[in-house]
Amino acid sequence: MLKLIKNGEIYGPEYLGKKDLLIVGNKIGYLAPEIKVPDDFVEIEVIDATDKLVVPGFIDSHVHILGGGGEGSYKTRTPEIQLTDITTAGVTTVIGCLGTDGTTRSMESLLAKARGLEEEGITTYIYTGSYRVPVRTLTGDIQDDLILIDKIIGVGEIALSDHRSSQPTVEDLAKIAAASRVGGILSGKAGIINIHVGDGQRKLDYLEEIISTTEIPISQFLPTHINRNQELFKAGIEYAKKGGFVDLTSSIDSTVSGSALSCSQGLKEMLAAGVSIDNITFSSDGQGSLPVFDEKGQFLGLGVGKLDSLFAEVRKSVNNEGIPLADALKVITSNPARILKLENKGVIKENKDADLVLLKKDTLEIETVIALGKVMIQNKEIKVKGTFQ
Ligand code: FWO
Ligand code: ZN
Repeated sequence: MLKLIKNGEIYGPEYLGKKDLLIVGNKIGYLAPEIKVPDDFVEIEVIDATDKLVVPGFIDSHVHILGGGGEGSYKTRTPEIQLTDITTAGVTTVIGCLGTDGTTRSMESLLAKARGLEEEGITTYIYTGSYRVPVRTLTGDIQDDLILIDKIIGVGEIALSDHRSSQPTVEDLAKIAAASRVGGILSGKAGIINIHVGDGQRKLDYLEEIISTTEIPISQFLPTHINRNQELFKAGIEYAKKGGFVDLTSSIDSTVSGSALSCSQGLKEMLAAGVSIDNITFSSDGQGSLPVFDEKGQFLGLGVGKLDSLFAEVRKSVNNEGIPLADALKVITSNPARILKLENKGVIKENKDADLVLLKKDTLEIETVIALGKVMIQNKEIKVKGTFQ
């Protein structure tokens, strides 16, 4: 029930200095320069965070928790995620999605997997739909899904500018965005549309047209994979400078496409181009497939997205790109929490959920992970495994 994290340097993600942090149940109870425990007090677990940094648990806004893939036929359908793939990466909140295959991966099983992960100890949400338009929902209607199914916080990942998209029209997309927005308004949720942007020439044109010809605000969209090639990345900078949110995929590396940028390089270049860090997020595309096609669209092979790339790219942003930790942390904590309206997540403040990661001060290695007040990983040792692990 009570855990006291002593002597840690707190990043909330802004630097809060050295403080003691008392966890009460699944909430952050108190933050104070020093919290003393009376001798005859009730049982309190004390965690020594000397020489450690205490940061908010990471939010991964795009994870194929059910598995994805299949672009090289049935044998290439990627495996389902396991709890410790998530917790060892410091991630305490995931948003699950379906991808190319919205037939053998169903909304029903996505919801069940999200609920299963929640029973195993982390916080989960899902997007309704998959690459394809018309969007497959649970209730038969996007707006109803958002209003009636607690875990559904938006629509995604809808594919655009990709030879694997369903070639939706701008009209189709505007109606999906409208349904997601109103469903969000009526349920107190973000109603975000998570857009998969492919390597196609149209890049973010669809979104630009909707934003300029309808009442739907730019903040309704979270386009991802923006770092997959140089042309799209440049379009992403212009889009973000107009106030749009852009999500960079941490599983992307140069094997994906010659001109792909890593998240850490992308973050550095976006900041240098004058994009506000508050408009940028990273997500892993964990357990999704990373297929490679030749210029004729022939399948060449595929890898599997890895969740641990998420913080690895934040660490590189600090160690290789010289971005201050308090800034770099934002892209996987307070930014996704704000954009996705996850009110209890992403920051270290009293009464927020007790999702915390303890990092080794000098190397920024993940040492301890606490989800909703429960120690999942302690001093790099797995304390809680998934049901079948
Ligand atoms: C990206 C998920 C892609 C699945 O373009 O969209 O395929 O359904 O599992 N992954 N198709 C990966 C690139 C950003 C490298 C997905 C995947
Ligand atoms: Zn995608």
